[in-house]
Amino acid sequence: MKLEIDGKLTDRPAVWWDSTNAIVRMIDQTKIPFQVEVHNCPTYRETAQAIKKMIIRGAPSIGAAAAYGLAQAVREFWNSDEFESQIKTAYNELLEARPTAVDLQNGLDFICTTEPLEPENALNRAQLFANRIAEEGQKIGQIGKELINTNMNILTHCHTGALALVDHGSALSPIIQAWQDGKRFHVYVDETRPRVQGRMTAWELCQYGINHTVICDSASGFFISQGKVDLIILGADRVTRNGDIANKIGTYNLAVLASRHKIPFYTAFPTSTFDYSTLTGKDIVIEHRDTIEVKQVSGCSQTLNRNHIVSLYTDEVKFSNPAFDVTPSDLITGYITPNGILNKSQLEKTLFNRHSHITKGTK
Ligand code: RUB
Repeated sequence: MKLEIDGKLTDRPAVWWDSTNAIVRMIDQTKIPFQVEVHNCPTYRETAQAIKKMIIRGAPSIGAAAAYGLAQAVREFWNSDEFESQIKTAYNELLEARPTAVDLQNGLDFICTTEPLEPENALNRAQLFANRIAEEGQKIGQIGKELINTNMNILTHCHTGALALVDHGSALSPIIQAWQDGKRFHVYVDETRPRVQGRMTAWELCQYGINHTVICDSASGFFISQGKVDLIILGADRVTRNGDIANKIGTYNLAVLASRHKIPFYTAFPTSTFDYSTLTGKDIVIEHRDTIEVKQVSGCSQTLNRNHIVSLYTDEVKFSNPAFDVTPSDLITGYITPNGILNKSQLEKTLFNRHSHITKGTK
């Protein structure tokens, strides 16, 4: 994606490997939209911390970051006598950074199935994993844009653009490509508390000049009940074999509203988000994040003109902060994937073959 970094327009993915000194570099998403800054992770431990702190976020992007992180560990411990146990430690540390997005585990497993597991191979596999996600994001756009017509009102939740998918995006990709094809429509952007990923969606839509309105998450029902929403497209952090999805908190609310008001409800994701080993959404671990994220908000004050954090509540207040929820497959109209727009019965057989294709390491 095109970004202005240190005053220079450059084309960068959300995360990449700097070969000069095996540093994993990433766009610091905690600074968007006010600053575009690069965050450097010299070791796999710092890469794991960057994933945990959401410096990089978005299921596929954290999968790519974890894959690069494990490639860092292979390089770091390659000549050690305890190579096996150190790689296992690194694998677990990266896996535990965020439990819900299956892309993270798929990225790590994609590295571990490298034969032999040595520095060059591991790096090549990490780059292949990351490039494939970006390519699939572009394909999701080409396929999904057929769902979008001029004069439509679309609603999206969280951020599923280029920063969440190494490049291009998942749910935002069909929106951007439909606009680039000349279709003219409007997008309601859920701000998506508490981390307010909607501001990254708005930032990205502004760059394409796409007509949009940011709304409070709690206002989505108002616009839906007024017949103002024709289509809902959002992402997924884990898709189980029966078609249930885990996605950003608030997705389930939208699915129930869409069902009641008979609005098409689509989820878009690359193959790295498909979980071949989990049967239903009941088995998905939901990440509960630090409640400070509910208590505080970060933003840019007019006076100080820089990012800073303010508290919304006093100290005696109690909070809960589940980062995702599960939407059952019977509330999902369709799945926008690089292999086409699928219904839940097509999901497993179509994606299962592709995944085994990935894990076996064939090109
Ligand atoms: C991000 C989120 C996004 C999915 C998109 O959550 O829920 O909708 O990651 O993934 P967070 P996909 O900001 O906490 O990482 O591109 O596979 O649909």
